[in-house]
Amino acid sequence: MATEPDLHALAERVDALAVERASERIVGDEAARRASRLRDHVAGHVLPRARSLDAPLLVLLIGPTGAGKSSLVNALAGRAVSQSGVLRPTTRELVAVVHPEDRDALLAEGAPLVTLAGDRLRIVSDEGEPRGIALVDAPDVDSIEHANRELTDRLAEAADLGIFVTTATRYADRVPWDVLLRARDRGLPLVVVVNRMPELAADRVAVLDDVDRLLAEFGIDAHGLDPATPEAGALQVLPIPEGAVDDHIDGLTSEAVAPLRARIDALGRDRDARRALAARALAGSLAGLAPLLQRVADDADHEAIEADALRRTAQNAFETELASLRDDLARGTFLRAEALRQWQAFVGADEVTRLFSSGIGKVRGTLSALIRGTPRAPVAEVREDALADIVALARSHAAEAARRTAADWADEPATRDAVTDDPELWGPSRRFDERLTGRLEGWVDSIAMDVQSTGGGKRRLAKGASIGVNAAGIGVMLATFAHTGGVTGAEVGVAAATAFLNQKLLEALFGEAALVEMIEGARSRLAAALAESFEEELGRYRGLVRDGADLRDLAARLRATAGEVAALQPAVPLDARSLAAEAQATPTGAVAGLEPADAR
Ligand SMILES: Nc1nc2c(ncn2[C@@H]2O[C@H](COP(=O)(O)OP(=O)(O)OP(=O)(O)O)[C@@H](O)[C@H]2O)c(=O)[nH]1
Ligand SMILES: [Mg+2]
Repeated sequence: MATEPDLHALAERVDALAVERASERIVGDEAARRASRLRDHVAGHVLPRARSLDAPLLVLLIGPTGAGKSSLVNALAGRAVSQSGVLRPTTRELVAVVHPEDRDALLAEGAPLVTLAGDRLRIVSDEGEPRGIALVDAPDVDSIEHANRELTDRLAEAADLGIFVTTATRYADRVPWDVLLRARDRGLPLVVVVNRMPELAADRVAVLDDVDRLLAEFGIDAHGLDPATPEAGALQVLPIPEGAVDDHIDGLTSEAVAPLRARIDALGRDRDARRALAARALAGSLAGLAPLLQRVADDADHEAIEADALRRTAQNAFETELASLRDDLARGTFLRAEALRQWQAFVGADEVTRLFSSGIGKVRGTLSALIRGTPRAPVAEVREDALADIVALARSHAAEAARRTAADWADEPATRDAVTDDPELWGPSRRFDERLTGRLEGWVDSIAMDVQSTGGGKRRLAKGASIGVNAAGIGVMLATFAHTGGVTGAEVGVAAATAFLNQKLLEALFGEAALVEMIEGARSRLAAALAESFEEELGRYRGLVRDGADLRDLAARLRATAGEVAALQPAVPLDARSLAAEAQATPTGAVAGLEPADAR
């Protein structure tokens, strides 16, 4: 059997999990609703009740607009405390009617009403009110005003007893029953008031029979106030006749509400009965908690599957485009003819051709000697053009990956809003060119360094020949794309010719083996630079969906906690009679297993 510190500690852990889940951006309205429901339920009821069974009972009026909730509250209070009216919906704030001595408890830190309603809470205190009970008039449940509806939903998670107020003509409306079903699932004790009952006895019987039928059909037990004696005239449905209004108090007549008044007053006189009701509400809360935790865990798991699939879609798009970019680069056909022609003019010049055809060794000069006798190498021009061409080509592939990702994601609820709201996600990021150009400049510099060390170390070519190093670097850079292998037929044009001459020159300068090594190094560093840019692009999408692993981890923790809550069940007496008996048997009126820590 669980002891109450277990319960309290468990409630705090559930609370932390519920807050964690609800603070996420959740995909799907239903899942989001379940997450806030869980959070509100734990913060509004489970946790406060696990702390104390003596805090004022929250008796919440629930029902459609105009049913007479405020009129009922005024009748119970014996004066106009909450405005009733003909303008719908009338009640927009929360009115809690309490005995002055319960006011502080209602406003205490962590108390449910303050937690859930905040500044929309108005407290009316009155000496005539029963002790330990807060009667809470709330906005309607089918409110056209979203904020009202939301507030009522949240309050329904915090109540200890619900008084469902409806009318003889509206009791079958759908929306209030949705709220009642949730009340049933979360184990909220209920009472039903049917207002504006018809005058004819036969009609009254028909209405009440039909209400009973609906209650039975939905499995709703409305003996919220008299759980111990359902047979002995217990209050399940209280009918109130049409016309039973008292204009002086802006409410129903005291006579009409007398049976309810009597039961609430009796609760006010009997602390043990209040504790028993609070304990029963808590037991109901805990019974409904495990299934809700499971559902929320399921939601998180589904979301994880979807998040993983979305991320995979994006990753595939970028991987595919990156691979096809690499193919294009290897083919070398993307370089503009103008740059190639310039380079061809350089490498094809007589002086240069003579040099490499006779072999560099025979010249016995440094690279500077080589360069001195040759035409000026168009280093800056070719470098700039080639980089611009690579960037343009990469951008077109990144654009295609972005377009495909955005188009796929626009169809998914999890990402629809993000991609429709942000046109930038349909193309490469604004700084794509700038960032890739930076990387490519670093890449070209790295080739020049390679040339310097290879040439300087092996053949001392670089000595005092920085122009030569840069020119040779450009040659190696071009050789990473444009090469003779595999170029045939119609493709043999300026590209192939340039590639051929370039290759010959470089082989003469560095030797074949060293050249192959340099080119391979340059290729792999280029691949890395491009991959980094694509990764950066992909990162923009990754940030928009949650990490599946995180979600699965949360789901697992929710499930484990659901298991703990379910295991606690047998320890919580569900039957109010046994609770009441236990309460009387212990000197403090405590209920075993549910004794609040602060009461000892
Ligand atoms: N004619 C007539 N009017 C009634 C009767 N019972 C209640 N009313 C009126 O119906 C209206 C009910 O209004 P409220 O008590 O404000 O209803 P509510 O449920 O609080 O409505 P919201 O605050 O909008 O959710 C009031 O104007 C009452 O006077 C009745 O038997 N006959
Ligand atoms: Mg009202």
